[in-house]
Amino acid sequence: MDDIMRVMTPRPRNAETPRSYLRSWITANKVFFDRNQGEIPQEEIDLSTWNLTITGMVENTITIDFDQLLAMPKAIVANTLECSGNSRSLLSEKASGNPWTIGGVGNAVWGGVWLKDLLALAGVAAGANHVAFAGYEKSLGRSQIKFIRSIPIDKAMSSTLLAYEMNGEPLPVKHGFPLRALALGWTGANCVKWLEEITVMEKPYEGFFMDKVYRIHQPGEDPATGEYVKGIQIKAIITQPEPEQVLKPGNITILGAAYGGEKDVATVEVSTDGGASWQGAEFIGPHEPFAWRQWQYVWSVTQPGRYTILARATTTDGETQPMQASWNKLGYNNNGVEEHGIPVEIVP
Ligand SMILES: Nc1nc2c(c(=O)[nH]1)N[C@H]1C(S)=C(S)[C@@H](COP(=O)(O)O)O[C@H]1N2
Ligand SMILES: [Mo]
Repeated sequence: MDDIMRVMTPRPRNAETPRSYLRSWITANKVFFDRNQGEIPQEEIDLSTWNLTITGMVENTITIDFDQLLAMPKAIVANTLECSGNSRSLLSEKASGNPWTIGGVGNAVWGGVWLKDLLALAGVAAGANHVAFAGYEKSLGRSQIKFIRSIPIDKAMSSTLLAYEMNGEPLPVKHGFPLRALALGWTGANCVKWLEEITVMEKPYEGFFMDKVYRIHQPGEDPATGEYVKGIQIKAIITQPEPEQVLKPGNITILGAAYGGEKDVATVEVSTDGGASWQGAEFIGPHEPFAWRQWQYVWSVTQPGRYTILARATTTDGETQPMQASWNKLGYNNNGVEEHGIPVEIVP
């Protein structure tokens, strides 16, 4: 497990996918990034004892076991999952948190049930505006704070999957076995693993992981006054060449991925002259809602020297990622073009 991944902290385990494993449309389960606030369960929970409760502002509190879940209509969807703190270490001004480079992201094909189908079974009561998710893992440290997060009801009813399968396999233990939430196109913090309880509420859930972290705020500001992290921001990453790679003049294939969460990626452009001119990249492979698009660009370079390769993505509504990220205390949502530039050296 530790080996190929770039491990930032062993316990809780936080580890990123190396750049080269981000070159395929599907990120294999064994190299998919790990982000944990608490302890990954030691082994698979016994499915005969596991169940999911849906409670709170519902007409009937219901408890569903795993067989009942499997009997419900199955949905299979592609979704790119990214940690809100991904790319934090690339910010020129330091921000606190795990030092992710670009590997706090991955794309998988998930199988499960739509949350809206389960909520329909319980019946959402009038005045319900939010849906909270709680997992069963053990917290680390003395605080014993559970990882509980809520999302607005619109998101819960439109595009939230409860996944029990990842790339055709049962959800691996470290990714939330047997069931996790996936608010499609939203950052990982909205996608609670090891799910066991869903609570329908009037207001957002209040607690440490809602009000102290996962908020966009500046130093000196109360985090709770900041915006919640929600949708993944439009961004292109370069997956080949590696930073500081030494290359020969000629035709150099630049590879990358681009993703925009709920927004569709329309174009990716590449610049090798500091952003003075941009050339269109070509897409390769599948194009699915909520999933990244892989791209390539062949750069013909004749002059030796140092270059920085830049890539920028634009959504179908015309939103282009910024040249520089807008900085915040916890370094969330870094989608700056320059921060993601790849310096290379061309030698004769
Ligand atoms: N129960 C639980 N769910 C969780 C977390 C956690 O610590 N506990 N971390 C969240 C965060 S911040 C991210 S980025 C994703 C990471 O999912 P992965 O480890 O499957 O890649 O899980 C989310 N769901
Ligand atoms: Mo995250």
